[in-house]
Amino acid sequence: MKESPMKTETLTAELLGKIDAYWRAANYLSVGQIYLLDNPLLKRPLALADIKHMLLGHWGTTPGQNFIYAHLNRVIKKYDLDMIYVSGPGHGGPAVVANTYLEGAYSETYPDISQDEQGLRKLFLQFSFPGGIPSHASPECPGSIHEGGELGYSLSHSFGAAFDNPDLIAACVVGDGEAETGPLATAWHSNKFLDPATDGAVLPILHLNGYKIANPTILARITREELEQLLRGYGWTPYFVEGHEPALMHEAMAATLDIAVEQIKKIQQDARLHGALMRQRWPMIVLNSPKGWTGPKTVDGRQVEGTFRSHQVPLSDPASHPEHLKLLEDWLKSYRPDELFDVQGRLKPELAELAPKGERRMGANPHANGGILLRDLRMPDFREYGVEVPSPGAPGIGDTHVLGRFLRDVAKLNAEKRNFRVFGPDETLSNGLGALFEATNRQWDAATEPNDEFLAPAGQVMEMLSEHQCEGWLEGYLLTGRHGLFNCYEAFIHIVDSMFNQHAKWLKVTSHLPWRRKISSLNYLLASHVWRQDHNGFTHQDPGFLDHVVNKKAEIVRVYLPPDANCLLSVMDHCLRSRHYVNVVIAGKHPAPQWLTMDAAVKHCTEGVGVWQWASNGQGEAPDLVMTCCGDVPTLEALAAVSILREHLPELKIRVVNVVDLMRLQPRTEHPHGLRDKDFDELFTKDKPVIFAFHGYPWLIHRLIYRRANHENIHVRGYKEEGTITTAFDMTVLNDLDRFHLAMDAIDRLPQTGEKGLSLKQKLKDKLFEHRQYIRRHGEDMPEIRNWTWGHPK
Ligand SMILES: Cc1ncc(C[n+]2csc(CCOP(=O)(O)OP(=O)(O)O)c2C)c(N)n1
Repeated sequence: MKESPMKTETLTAELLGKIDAYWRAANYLSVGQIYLLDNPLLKRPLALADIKHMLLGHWGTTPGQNFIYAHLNRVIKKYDLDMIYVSGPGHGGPAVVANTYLEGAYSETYPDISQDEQGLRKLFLQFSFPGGIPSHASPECPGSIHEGGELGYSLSHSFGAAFDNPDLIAACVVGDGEAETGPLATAWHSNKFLDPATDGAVLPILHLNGYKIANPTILARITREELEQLLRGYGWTPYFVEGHEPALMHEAMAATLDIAVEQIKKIQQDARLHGALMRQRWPMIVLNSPKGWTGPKTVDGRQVEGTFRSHQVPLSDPASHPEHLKLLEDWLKSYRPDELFDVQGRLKPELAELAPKGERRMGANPHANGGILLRDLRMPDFREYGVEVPSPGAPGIGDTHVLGRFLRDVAKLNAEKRNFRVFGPDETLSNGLGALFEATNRQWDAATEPNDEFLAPAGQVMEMLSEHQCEGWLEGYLLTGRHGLFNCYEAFIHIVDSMFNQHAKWLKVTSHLPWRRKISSLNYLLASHVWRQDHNGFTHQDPGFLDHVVNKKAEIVRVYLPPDANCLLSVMDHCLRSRHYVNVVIAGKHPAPQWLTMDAAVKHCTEGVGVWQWASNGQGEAPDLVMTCCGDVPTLEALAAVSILREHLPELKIRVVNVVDLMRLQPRTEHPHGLRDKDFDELFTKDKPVIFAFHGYPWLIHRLIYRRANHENIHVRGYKEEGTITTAFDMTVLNDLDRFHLAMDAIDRLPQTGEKGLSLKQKLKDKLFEHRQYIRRHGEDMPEIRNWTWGHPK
């Protein structure tokens, strides 16, 4: 490895020595966390009894991150920076724990982990230990907004944090292995979406330590020129800090960080004071240092430092290798702990003073506990955006188009506070939210051409054709105390399944950490859903995100399927006000009938599920059949089926139940929204047939209700993976969710309908035949389908 050419003597010999000592202290604490049960200050010779039985953790990335952290502390103090630390390879948890402990933030958060020998013992013991803390930059670690367990999202989270935070710098350590992931590879482009005037900055530090778990990294095995060109091609100005000689590396890192910070300040000043609009090349750092730096050089005759072998625990079994115990002791002592800590185990004051003070400490920065900064949105009254519904079935313009006007005004009302953004991969218009552009623009800091629309250097809509970036940016935005919404095609939200997982896990863990304040919910609006992919066909038809979401902890996930625009408004108003959930809302964008007046919609959405009396008959009597619907298209088909049944079999008593809040179906013991059994039985009866028309895969409903008394009688229709480019109604036919199938399903379960029922069934079969013939001839649905409206005989 070549040494960095940067030798500008930024540091005095004294400061260099102190920073090196601080780094050694962090390294010592990191090794201590991985190995030590006891004897934290090595006051007696290290014995096997001092070593943990299970050695867990990741050493390889840790010394590099400790090095970066120590140097960031210096520039925070020098320039009075408001900075957070995002650890891409968050498996280097010992580094963030060690550093937040050294700066005092850890002990403030967890007073029992005190700044003395006893505290050190506990700090070491708790790491990766039952009842203790995880081995990553986990939610338990103050200063973290990014656990980094699942690699790939550090840069997106950092940008999300920087948007609308003009004074913040997110220092983001990107693992060179992490950089091979899809999300990280696209995240470099985020610099085209950063407005130097109104946003903060992101300082990526590519941690080029050469290896992953068991392999070299790609970026370490291309030429330096290629790497530089790649990063320049992404629009960055890379500065290389390379080597392994600590004194030289300290100088090089300090000099480089000064340059980077000064460049960031210059770019911001040019934009803020002089109105410079040209996209700037932001600085970034490539830290090329050995993996497992300062750890054992060789173990059992094999090189460890500077290889993949240092990734986890370099000396993995001191119990059966007595010589490893000695190596470990030498390793710990190589940091000269007696120069770093006093006899009580407290970091020496001349080193402690290197850390920033108060909220400037990265472990105490309020942006990293965003709930502290979170303020309520200013909300317009959603009722004022409601549509008139003179009678059920009144025509609508497309539910998301109605919602768009409401979101436009949410954006407007919060524009000055700069705490609300809408994210989506190029689909805000296509999802029917075009009204937003009456109030704001898409933020775009790359070049523009005369025919472009709604692009501006600053705006509240963020669109990049990367679901990963939209998700990661939004998560970063929420984690730092702001509000937002992700609008996406339903099928392609699956692209971020795993990111959703990680965020839901974060929310679950943080909701049980009293010092972590609640953040705003992650809201998904899945428009352009499975049933109306008229242009696109099978590839775009997939409602499975719901199945995925309901796996997560009930206290975190909420799923709403508003049947019309007024319900959508009511649901979205609730979601935007809520905290610490993941809300999934599914809504249509095509013209569709409207069912409820605003007053009725508010009531219905508050209850989450209810009988639609106006569509039911036989009030006051036990029903023969419960027709249930959940989702806009299933609601339309279910009501059409009810009108067929009521016309031809008027003696049947049909109860119509609509479900907006999916989780009402689960038992109360499983989900806080779950209906009590008694209430469920009242709605769905204990013994009557229930036909359930559902938006998603039918088995999801069975999963939610399998413990309910009437489960045996609940027959669910939904999407069963039949699709193509065809008419809207034919999509329901292909999946047996159409009105004719639903009515036939009912007859099959109602033997009392006798001959009348059988003859209706034959008619319905004929209708389906007629439908197939008609669409193949005309390329559109039959007029009786297209023009059907609700208007039922009393
Ligand atoms: C998405 C994902 N895939 C795989 C892993 C398993 N994994 C953990 S660490 C690691 C190597 C990481 O290498 P790098 O980002 O360079 O970090 P460092 O070398 O600094 O530890 C891998 C593959 C993971 N955590 N996340």
